Parts: sequence; C-alpha cells; structure tokens
Amino acid sequence: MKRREFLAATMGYAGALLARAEETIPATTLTLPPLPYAENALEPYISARTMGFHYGKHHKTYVDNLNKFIAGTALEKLPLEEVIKETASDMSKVAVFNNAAQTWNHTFFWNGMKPGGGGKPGGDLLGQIEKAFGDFAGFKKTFVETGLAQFGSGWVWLVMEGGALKVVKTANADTPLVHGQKPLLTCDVWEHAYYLDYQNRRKDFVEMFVDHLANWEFAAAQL
Ligand code: MN3
Repeated sequence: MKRREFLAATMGYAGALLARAEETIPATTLTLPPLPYAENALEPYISARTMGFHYGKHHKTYVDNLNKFIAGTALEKLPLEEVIKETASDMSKVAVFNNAAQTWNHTFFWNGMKPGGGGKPGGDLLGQIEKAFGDFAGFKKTFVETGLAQFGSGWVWLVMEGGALKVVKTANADTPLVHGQKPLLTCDVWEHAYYLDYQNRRKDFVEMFVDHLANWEFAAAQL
C-alpha cells in the first residue's frame, strides 16, 4: 500500500495522523532511542547486566530487525506507531508487527521507570486509581496478579479505556495501542526482563517495579 493510499484508508483520523506524521521521525531513520538514564541507574532493583542485555541486545535487535523488514516498503515512510497499527491485523506482516510493537513497548517501558520511583502517584492520577481499584493497594494487587497471570511472555499495563483506568495483559509483542486503549505504564514480564536478577520470581520483579521504579510522572503525562 502506498503512503497516500494508507492515508486515504484512514481518513477517520487523518487530521491527527497527518499532523503527527509530519512531526514524527519516519521509521526509515529509526534508531535505538537512548535510555533515559544510565544502564546502572536502576540498581539494585534492575542490574546493569540485565539492562545491558535487555536494552543493548534485545531492544536493539527489535529495532534492527524492524529496519531490515521495512526497508524499501511503503511502511518505511510511516512513523513507528502507524507501522504498528498498519500491520496489527495483517498476518502476512506478523514479523514486522512483532518487531515494531516490541520496539515501541520497550521504549515505553524504559520511560515508565526511574531511579527513586515507585510507591503512590500523586494528584489526579491517584484519584483515578482509587476510583478504578478502590485504593492504591488494590491497584498494586491487580497489577501484580495480572502480570503473574500472563502465561509465557508478555506485558502488564495500566491503561485508560473508555474514561476509566484498567490493568490489562498482552502476550508476546501485543500492545494496547491496537486495542483502543491508551497505555500509561507497563512492566515487561518476558523472562529476559528479570531472569538474571530474579530468576523465576516474576512476582518479586513486578512488586519491585511498583514499589521502587514506576515513574508516575511519566504515567500521568500520558493522560
Ligand atoms: Mn523485553
């Protein structure tokens, strides 16, 4: 599909799409985005060794593969989010989708953590969490249980859908972006995210994410 055909096929949100397409770096020049902190900045909760593999190898490979797959196709002119939406329901492009979505999911994950993060958010976001989950402890319980309930590789997310916050899980590369949900925060529950530091203890890893690393300012900024 040519770029103009794609735009024509998506006239429903063409205004926003065109505006964003002009602002966003085209996927042709997609490079591994820099981490928002040093590789050792999340220690002792996530080791520099894990970050070295997870960011430096796993995330980089998704970016490299994506660039390889879209080179010379109509997709290389599109911003990353549009590549994801364009390929989400096309089984012939599942490898492109997987690498595009994993590229996006990881960048979102890194930005959703910070040294000295975790604990309760403030302001309007806390109010929204209390409305959806009763209290912050209710949110944490739901987030951890949902992360544990994801059988095999995937992600646990805090999302906004239909004006309410929800916790959802996705398998493998799947992302709320293609399910009409607005992601606020995510924790990677693929084994590569925690195995070097937590071995099989996924529950400890997700609890640690909420208690010590969640970047609530980033989450609030998504609202
Ligand atoms: Mn990962």
